Amino acid sequence: MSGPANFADAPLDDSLAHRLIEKAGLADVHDKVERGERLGFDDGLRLFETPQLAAVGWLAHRVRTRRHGKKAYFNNNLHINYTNICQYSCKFCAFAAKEGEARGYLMRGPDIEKKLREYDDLAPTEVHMVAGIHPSMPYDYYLEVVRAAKRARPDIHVKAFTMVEIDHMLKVSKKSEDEVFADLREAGLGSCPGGGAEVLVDRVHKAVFREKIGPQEWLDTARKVQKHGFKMNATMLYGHIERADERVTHLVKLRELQDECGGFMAYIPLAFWPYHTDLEHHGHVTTGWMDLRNIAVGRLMLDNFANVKAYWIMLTPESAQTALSFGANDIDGTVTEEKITHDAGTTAPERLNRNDLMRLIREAGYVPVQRTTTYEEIELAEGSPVA
Ligand code: V47
Repeated sequence: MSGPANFADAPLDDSLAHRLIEKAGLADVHDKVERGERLGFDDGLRLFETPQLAAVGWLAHRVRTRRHGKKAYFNNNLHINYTNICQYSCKFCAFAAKEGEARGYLMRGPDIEKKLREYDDLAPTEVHMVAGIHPSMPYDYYLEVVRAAKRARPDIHVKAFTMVEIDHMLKVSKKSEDEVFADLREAGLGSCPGGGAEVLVDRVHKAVFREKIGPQEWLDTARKVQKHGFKMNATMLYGHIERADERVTHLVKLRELQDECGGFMAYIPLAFWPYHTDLEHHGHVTTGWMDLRNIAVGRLMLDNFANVKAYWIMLTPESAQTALSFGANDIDGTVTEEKITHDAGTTAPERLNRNDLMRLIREAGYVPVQRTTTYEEIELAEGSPVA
């Protein structure tokens, strides 16, 4: 007797998919996907606009399966948002506090060390550290943050600082670009996360995050990071005021930079959570429909990105699991203490343990593979911690 239907084998029957692709008028896109040809701006727009989401998902699943088979990656990681005090007031952010505000906090080196030592049961291989831009902490503070993490766990991979933080460091350090990246490397920085890009379009920058670096500066800083030999990720914050054509523009800009530098590890579409933000009145929580579409179109447009991550904190574990059949090959990690999205009302839990992640992956028909930050596969030792 056969077991339960395996979604990964057949998220959509091929002949039905072909009928839907015809109906959606996407036969030419299908041909390009089959030939491994790059999709254009208009193709991206049509993929965002067609009502035939299942057809878009089927195409993205083809590409994902070609690259990764049935593997789905996760990692043992820990987030530390080391301060919420921020000199900027972005409309989408519920996390930031002003200096002197009661809910403001600032973690110093010893706090970070203590936090990292609390999680022995998790055996984290990565710490992800991003935060607000504190108006008065000096350049050395950023080095202190990295050094503290390495003191607590010398083997851990420190993935820290969005392009907003890197740009800030370059400005306040009074040092050359080479010196700043050498300092960060010496302190123990391993790679950079992909945040702060939001939507790489001037209209959206002006409307919702005008005080912070804009599209060109984000791309220029990412170029510097990659040219200095650091790998990084790329995100897009969707589900607020952006239009479909602006999402495509964002993807094309990321693709161009990847052609030039090749240092992006993963693309991560981030679902916007509106609660307690200035956009609360405007938006609603993104739908599963929109989440799956963003994963799928990202996979199809970013032909030079190996990995597409369904970040369960913003997508919810339910959507992240389904996203594995819409182009995603990674669901991020155990996470544990994320504050940015929880302050904005995400319904996702604080933490999933490794068994939860593996169960989500297996149930959807995929093979869970633990990875390092840089996507080396980790053999699971017999009796390794299951926290
Ligand atoms: O840059 C802010 C976003 C990002 C909200 O690289 C919000 O592996 C939703 O970049 N609703 C930080 N999102 C998180 C981030 C990230 C997360 C996971 C993995 C990686 C990686 C990177 O969070 C910010 C911003 O785009 N954000 N406010 C909000 N209300």
